[in-house]
Amino acid sequence: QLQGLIFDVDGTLANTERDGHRVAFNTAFEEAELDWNWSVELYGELLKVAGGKERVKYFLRQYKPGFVDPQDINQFAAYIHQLKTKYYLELLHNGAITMRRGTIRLIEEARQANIILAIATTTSLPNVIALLEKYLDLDWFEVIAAGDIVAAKKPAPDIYKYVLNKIKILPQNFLVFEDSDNGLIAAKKAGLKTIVTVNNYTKQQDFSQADLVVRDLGEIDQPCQVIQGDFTA
Ligand code: XBP
Ligand code: MG
Repeated sequence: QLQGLIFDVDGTLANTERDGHRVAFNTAFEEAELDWNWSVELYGELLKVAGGKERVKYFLRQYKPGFVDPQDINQFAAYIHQLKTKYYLELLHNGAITMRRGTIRLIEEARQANIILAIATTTSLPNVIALLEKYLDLDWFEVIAAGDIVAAKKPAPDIYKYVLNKIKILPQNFLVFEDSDNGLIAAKKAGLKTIVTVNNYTKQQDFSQADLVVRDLGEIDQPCQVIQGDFTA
């Protein structure tokens, strides 16, 4: 029976991308005196690459070939990324990022039912810590698996396998909450039942492998709207 929930962060627990990470990247570009600006639309395309550093490197390859010498690309991406993380944390502390509907309710209900909670996210650990400390409680989570803790990011299953190695619950007794095709593929490769909550950046993606697709997790007086599948899954 259900013994554990594993939550993705960006797009699932909170809508962090359009007004959070994207804005933080653009502020980092300004500070680095680069005349780059990732529009909402361009960022949607860049989101196909999980990981902020990996996303910068993808952008360089696709849109700025030759701008940075190949041997300097990792260092350049790390430099931009540490600037961006500083700005993202400022945005988060200032309240620019809020939890999605139904997430806090579901987490509190899970705690009442003694269900184990874990995080499996591509975003950097400081970003997760700041979000959970602001809206929830770090102690509620048995495992917080984030960012570079694993070599291969989503859609590789590594981050989910990391959680499964840390918590002695059978995979079939977990339920995953995700928002993107990358995340769904990662969870499925780890053999995990997955519910997808869509958002504007991901609603057109292929979620045929999901056990359930809903608009959001809903509140007691506002049941969640099923888009695909049914609750018996
Ligand atoms: C989403 C990501 C992350 C964030 C940016 O993670 O792919 O890279 O976009 O955060 P998830 P960083 O949906 O798995 O939570 O810049 O710290 O990577
Ligand atoms: Mg996500």
